[in-house]
Amino acid sequence: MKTKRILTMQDLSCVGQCSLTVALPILSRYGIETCVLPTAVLSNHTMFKGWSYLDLTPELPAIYENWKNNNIKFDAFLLGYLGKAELMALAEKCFDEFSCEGAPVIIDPVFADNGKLYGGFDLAYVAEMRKLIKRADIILPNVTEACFLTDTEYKEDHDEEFVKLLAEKLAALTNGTVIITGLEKDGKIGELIYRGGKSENVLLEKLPAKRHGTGDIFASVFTASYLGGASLAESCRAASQFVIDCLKNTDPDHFYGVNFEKVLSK
Ligand code: PXL
Repeated sequence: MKTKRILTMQDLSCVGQCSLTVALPILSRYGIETCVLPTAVLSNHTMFKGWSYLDLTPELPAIYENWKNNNIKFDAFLLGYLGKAELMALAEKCFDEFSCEGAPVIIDPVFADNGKLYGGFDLAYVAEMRKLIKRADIILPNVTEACFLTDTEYKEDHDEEFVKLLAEKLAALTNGTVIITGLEKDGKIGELIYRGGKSENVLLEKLPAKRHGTGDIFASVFTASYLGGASLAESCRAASQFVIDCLKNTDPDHFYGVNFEKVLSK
């Protein structure tokens, strides 16, 4: 099989085991040529007490022009933390200009969790993301992001009806497949896959630990599996299992991420 080339667009958090520092090693490990469009450089992710932020938006048009002149094309796109609403127009230009035929666009909206927006995000960002997901083949919001995108009040209790309603509302915003992540049910955790009016749950064991960056790891493993030919459900299962293995291999006092490197090397 020909080596696939993906473009992943997200920030570079220098410390924190998230976004590009997980997507790049994971996608590469799965044999995918991984090209990056860094949206910002942060000292560390925003769950630390403070962070520096260099917005790379002004540089991106030059990167775009040079790729265009070199006729670069990608077999897939994976979007994560963009950080600035203005980047979404550029993302759309990239899909238009750099897609090989049928290249899937996978968007993890990455702006909120646990009922709250991440630091630095506002409702104007959510509104732009609502437009961008129209272009997606697959979206991977967590329950909180699904609530923000659909203007639904957040609930801790992820009962079946509530999550299905979120999926239906999201399906009205995109023609792509909706995969709601981080859904907790009957002591398990997993995803709801919603496509063409049909839904399917993939639920695995829920560990007591919660760590940062696991959503980005999930998105990377999911994308790698899916591009390798696995079904949506198989890709969710592989990604969830990978995250579980990461949590099990993480030192208890390692507070800011997971030691995914140990799982990747197995
Ligand atoms: O893991 C998501 C993420 C990515 N990048 C940055 C973040 C976060 C979540 O807080 O702060 C910079």
